[in-house]
Amino acid sequence: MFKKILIANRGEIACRVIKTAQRLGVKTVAVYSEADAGARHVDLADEAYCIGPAAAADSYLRADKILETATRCGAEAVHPGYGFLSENADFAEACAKSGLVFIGPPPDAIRAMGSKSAAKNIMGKAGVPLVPGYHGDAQDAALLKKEAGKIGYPVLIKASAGGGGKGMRIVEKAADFADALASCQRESKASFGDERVLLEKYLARPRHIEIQVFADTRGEALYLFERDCSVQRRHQKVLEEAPAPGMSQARRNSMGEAAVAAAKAIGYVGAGTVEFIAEPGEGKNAGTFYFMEMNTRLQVEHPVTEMITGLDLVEWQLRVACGEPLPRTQDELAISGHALEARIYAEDPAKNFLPSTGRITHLSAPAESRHVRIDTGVRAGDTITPYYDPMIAKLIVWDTDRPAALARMRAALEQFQVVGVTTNTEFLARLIACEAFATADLDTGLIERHRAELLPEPPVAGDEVLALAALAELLAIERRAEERAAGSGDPCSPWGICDGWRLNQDNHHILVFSQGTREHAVTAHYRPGRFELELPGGRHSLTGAWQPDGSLTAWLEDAVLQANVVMSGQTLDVFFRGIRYRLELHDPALHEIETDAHGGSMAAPMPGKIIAVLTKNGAKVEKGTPLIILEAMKMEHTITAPGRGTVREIHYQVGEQVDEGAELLGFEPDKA
Ligand code: MV4
Repeated sequence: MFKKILIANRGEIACRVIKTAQRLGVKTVAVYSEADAGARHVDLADEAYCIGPAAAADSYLRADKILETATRCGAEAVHPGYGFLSENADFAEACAKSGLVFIGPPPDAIRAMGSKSAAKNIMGKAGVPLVPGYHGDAQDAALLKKEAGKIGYPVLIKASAGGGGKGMRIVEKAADFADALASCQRESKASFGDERVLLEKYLARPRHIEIQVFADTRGEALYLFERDCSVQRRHQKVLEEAPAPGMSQARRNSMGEAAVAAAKAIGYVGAGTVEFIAEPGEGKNAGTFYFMEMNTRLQVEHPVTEMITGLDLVEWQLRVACGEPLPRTQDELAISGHALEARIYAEDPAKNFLPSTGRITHLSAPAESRHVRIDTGVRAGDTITPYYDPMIAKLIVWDTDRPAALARMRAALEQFQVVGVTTNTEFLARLIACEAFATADLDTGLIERHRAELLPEPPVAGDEVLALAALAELLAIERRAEERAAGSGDPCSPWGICDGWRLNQDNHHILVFSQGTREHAVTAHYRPGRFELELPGGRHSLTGAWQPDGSLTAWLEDAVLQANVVMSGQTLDVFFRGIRYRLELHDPALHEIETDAHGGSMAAPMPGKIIAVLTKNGAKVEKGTPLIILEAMKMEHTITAPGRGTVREIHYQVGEQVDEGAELLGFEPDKA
């Protein structure tokens, strides 16, 4: 086994690799960018070196700096994780040139899978099923159109050099073919510098099923069963599970054997994933599968495979990389139970999944056990920056069957509570509860089809939530009074007693909570040993206390309410029955409630780079006119006019970096 390895990555996957390395007695070297000094992966590693500024291009993608660091500190091998340099054949080659083992496949295997049409050629020859289609070299428009006709519409035009859904066009009928081809070629040329395309029969609602394969340096290869990753949004996986619901043993064997044939065809070594699309549902074609792509790395979703096989895939990677044989044979592998993974992201589903950056001020997660696993690279106090993928954690659950695993996931999501950034946990909870997912009616269109159900209006705080928020605030007032009394040296001072009825016939407090533009007033009357609350739904008696575990218990009349309430400044985050309610507390004595007078702010919603200015000084615009496009976290955000008005001054130019909240331009609304 290696004595020391360098991990050329960050976040949860760097932490994941370190964990196994430590268990095997392998020393670990972390690299980090200036934005990641003090990150969890830096703390966990035995040594850590800064390799450059925050931008990935200046740090995690700097092959030269990474290799120099590895050589200098005496590492024998480099684990690339996923993303960044993990599927970069030149990097794999450069490792070898520096005398370092690249913990991944040989450079030629990476290259072979880099071009879609080349990959399909190889797979076709190896007997792996392909979607009916055309992937030849000849590319003239007339020939392509003829081939499309042979395949039968609808057809899908894909960029040969593409991947992950970029550069695809669905063509419904022959009359639309020429335009779609031209547009696909333009996009492919711009995105990949290569305008070649391939054609495939279009499957309307495929399932995404992938096979985990492993190969060693002795030419042995096997499969570790399948994962179903059909639940995606814009080609980003959201939920993954293993095994795939409804998979027959016969189908499993034939897909596994096809995937192993694929790996052997390219001289594969290490962990790889062969992606298939499969016909959904129960019909006569259901389950028919076709090769899509091969990913030549360890994948984000590998833990579901680990949970059902009881194996550690990072351990397998390290063993295979130092020349050991595969730890098991195919016959020794079996599936036990069912595992689900949910990707918890700092993003706001209500804002079209806009990444949410900022400091995580509070993070509590379910306890880990045989049933619950959390892979994360962040802790409370860490910041989600715009520089990298905003994933906070992977929540993985296991149980003996799918319904039991779903129940585990539901409970675990409720206990995953984050304050400081907005997360997708409630969206995930609705997703697993939705009928189609619960009954495993899976295909890649599931999220879009159930959009309305998955993205309901933000929940309005009802009497129970307001009572919990009021209780938290009233207990805080009480504690402050006690501290003052203790500080005054007279613990018996009547001024320190909070049930002020002795001082005043009806001592009460008016608490005004707001949720967006909505306001809720709660009047709390002090009574001996309890409060009486005037809530929107009526007058109710309330008592309660903080529990030793930090949760809050309230008795509202005779109902027991259990919640977590996180108070920071004037903000209260109430986690109640799986839903987070964010309330702002207003002290009416101190200030008026702010109205929504500023309407749409012209401030940057997040740090990013200006990639287009679509307006000019003095321009008269309508509500919704696009003004500026900001790029952040690989996504484009269009800043639009908040109403009819005039653009007064543009503070930034294309190419400039802006901070969150920076005023982008001056805007003068028209008088109504
Ligand atoms: C397809 C397809 C339907 N028919 N090919 C999307 C990304 C790339 N890996 C392949 N993709 C697709 N190829 C044919 N012939 C539908 C998709 C597709 C998809 C595939 C897997 C997972 C999610 C998807 C979401 C939309 C489209």
